[in-house]
Amino acid sequence: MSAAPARPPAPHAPGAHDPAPLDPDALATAARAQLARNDVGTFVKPAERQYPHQWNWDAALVALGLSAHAPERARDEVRTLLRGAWSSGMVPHILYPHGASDYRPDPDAWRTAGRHPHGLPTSGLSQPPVLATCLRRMHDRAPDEQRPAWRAFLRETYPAVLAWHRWWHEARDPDRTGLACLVHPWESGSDDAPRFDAALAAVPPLATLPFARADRTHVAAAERPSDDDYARYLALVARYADLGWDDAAVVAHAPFRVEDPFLIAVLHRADADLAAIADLLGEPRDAIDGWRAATTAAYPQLWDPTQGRYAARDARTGRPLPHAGFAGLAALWGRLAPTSVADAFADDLRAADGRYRHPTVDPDAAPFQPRRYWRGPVWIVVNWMLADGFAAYGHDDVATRLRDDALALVARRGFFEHYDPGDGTPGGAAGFSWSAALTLDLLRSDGAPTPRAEA
Ligand code: 9WN
Repeated sequence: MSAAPARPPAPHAPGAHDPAPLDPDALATAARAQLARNDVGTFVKPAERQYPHQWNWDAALVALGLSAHAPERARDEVRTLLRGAWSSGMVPHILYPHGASDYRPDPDAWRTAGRHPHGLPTSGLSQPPVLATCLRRMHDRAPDEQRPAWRAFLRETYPAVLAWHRWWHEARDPDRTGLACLVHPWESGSDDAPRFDAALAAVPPLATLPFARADRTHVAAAERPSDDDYARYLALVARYADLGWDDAAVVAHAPFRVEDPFLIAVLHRADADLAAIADLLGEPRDAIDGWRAATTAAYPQLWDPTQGRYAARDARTGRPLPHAGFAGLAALWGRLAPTSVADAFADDLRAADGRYRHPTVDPDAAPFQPRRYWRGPVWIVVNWMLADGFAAYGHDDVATRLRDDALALVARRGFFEHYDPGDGTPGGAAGFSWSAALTLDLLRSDGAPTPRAEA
């Protein structure tokens, strides 16, 4: 199903800036219906067919989308997610509450049995920690009469969210550099992004994939990561499973270890939101302030003057990785960029041609593919984050452009996983939950204050 605009959409004219859709009520109704369709009771699937389990950052974004019209259901989404937490504090990237499906890897492939305190099948990796940011926003935007329930929910969830952040800052940064690392591209949420190519190339691939790729049953192969990527993704999973998912051993022996400007910016922003929650609850915030100070001091190391972006860094070699793409701008979401850098990013975007913004990879870069997954298409979550970031630095025109493009895409094309930045052609999974959830947040955020960046 697609979100039905109230009037027939105008044909997209490349080079023209699309106006926002004019019927926000119809769009919001369609978004709520999409979330309801993907609701399996205890969680909302990320997509109707492609992703039948619960994913970590999808759940946080879905909860945000549900929070205005179904607050108790939103809280349950988060409860389901946090029930997946390991005793280390790690919140896994996939929870399999209903066991196996045609999705691969299936629960057994992870060999995580025995790691979860209650035996829930989960993956052994984590994902971008947007949850604290979403929780704070759900609380802050709630009408007065709902505030006590949200506050109680912040109290309920605070220990698990704090433990998860601690896990990132300690288990994934054992030397306390301020730059937590990823040990798998899946942890970035932007799996086959070109910024990981060079580091992934050093990972010996499995000779053959241990399963048939059902992900290409529901989505065209040309829109999914390659078999070569999968052979390396699965080799990493096997390696970490051999290490028993022991955090220290995993980081020490990781064939892939990357300091990612996106993941770190998401964590840093979430730390700020967690600190605000701590204040609200009267909890001490010293540990969080310490994490924030360390990341603030270290993040400039990721600046790559040749790209004019913050770049991923291969922590095994110390080298910056090319093709930062959208991740190179994530410092805006994290409020980690100096204003001069934010101004330069805004000027770049103003100078860009009239296609849909923001492609996940620069269209002039060699690896750009406008329809393949994280290698070029527009993703609604990226526009949502960058719009917030540009607004925080006072670039409201750019923020509006990103928001309008996102809303134009979902209104005209429906709630898909991603869109071709050239002509808006939708791709990836249909009926994609966070595209619907973030539509609701974008519509609701119109006029809502955005936390400002510090000068
Ligand atoms: C692997 C569920 C997830 C998102 C990720 C997105 C994709 C999985 C996959 O789907 O990843 O975790 O099978 O491709 O990259 O961001 O959370 O929507």
